[in-house]
Amino acid sequence: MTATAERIVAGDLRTLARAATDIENGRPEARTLLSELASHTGRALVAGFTGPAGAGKSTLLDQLVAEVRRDNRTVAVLAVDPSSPYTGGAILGDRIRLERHYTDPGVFIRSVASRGTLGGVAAATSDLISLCDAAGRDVIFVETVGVGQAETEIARVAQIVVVVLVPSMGDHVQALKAGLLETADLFVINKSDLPGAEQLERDLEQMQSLSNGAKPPILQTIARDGTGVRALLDTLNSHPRRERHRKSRIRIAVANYNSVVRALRAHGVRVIEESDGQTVVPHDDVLLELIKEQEC
Ligand SMILES: Nc1nc2c(ncn2[C@@H]2O[C@H](COP(=O)(O)OP(=O)(O)O)[C@@H](O)[C@H]2O)c(=O)[nH]1
Ligand SMILES: [Mg+2]
Repeated sequence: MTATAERIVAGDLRTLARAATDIENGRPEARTLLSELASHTGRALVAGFTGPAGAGKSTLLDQLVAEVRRDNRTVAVLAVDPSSPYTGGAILGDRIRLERHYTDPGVFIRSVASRGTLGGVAAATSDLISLCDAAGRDVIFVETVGVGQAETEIARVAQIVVVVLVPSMGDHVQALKAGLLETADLFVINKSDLPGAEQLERDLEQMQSLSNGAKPPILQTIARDGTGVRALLDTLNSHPRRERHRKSRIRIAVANYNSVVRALRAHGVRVIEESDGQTVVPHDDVLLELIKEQEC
């Protein structure tokens, strides 16, 4: 491992911050670094928070971060703003809400601004998650505004997707895009101090009863005063995790040919070395998909 990779794995914050900037700027050395770090990823809890602007996602994250720290665990918060570079206000809002954590070395906070395409933001976010994971962050929270494709993108980078709703949406819940509902592993009705929380919960339950899919838990919170936040963290901690963006992690691994066999094994791909020195990778859906992509 290079000295940089070693410093990151050791949890050095300045190196972590510099590498994060390299990833955001799409610098080629970031790719090499990520391939070196690939075998150190896969440990962190990665939870994505999506939902309409103003639902209280940042306020909720501020409280969740405090709870995670109370457990003596480290955390990274990635605030993704896929909408445009013009919504600087939203990012500033996140900064302000998470302000009290800025001086805590156990809390690493980054805003990921739009760099053109949504895919670009998703890729950078995925790489930042891998970086923070390799840096030993126990928990990684990703916040994104639920617009357009953003919520389906977050499902690709997070192990658990939390959809944050507010009571005033009650009347509109039927109009919620199916995608948002299908993406959710967990519903949070925040601002449950406002009227309509019970009604929204009933509406959600009714929608769930009409679908054959999984029925994600529904929790109520008041992010403003912390009500329900501990229960939310407990639920996240015990919730089954979906395998996060395995494709992207494997892509990073493949980038570094020398470490390919070791890295593939580390990511659970069965690799067999034949006695004649040949390496055989048995049928694997994710790999096949990657190969198809390369051919396009
Ligand atoms: N009444 C009430 N207001 C809240 C609650 N949580 C957040 N807010 C307020 O909602 C506004 C938007 O919060 P913010 O966290 O920036 O929302 P985000 O856009 O989803 O990140 C702020 O003024 C918060 O103070 C809550 O539980 N109850
Ligand atoms: Mg926010």
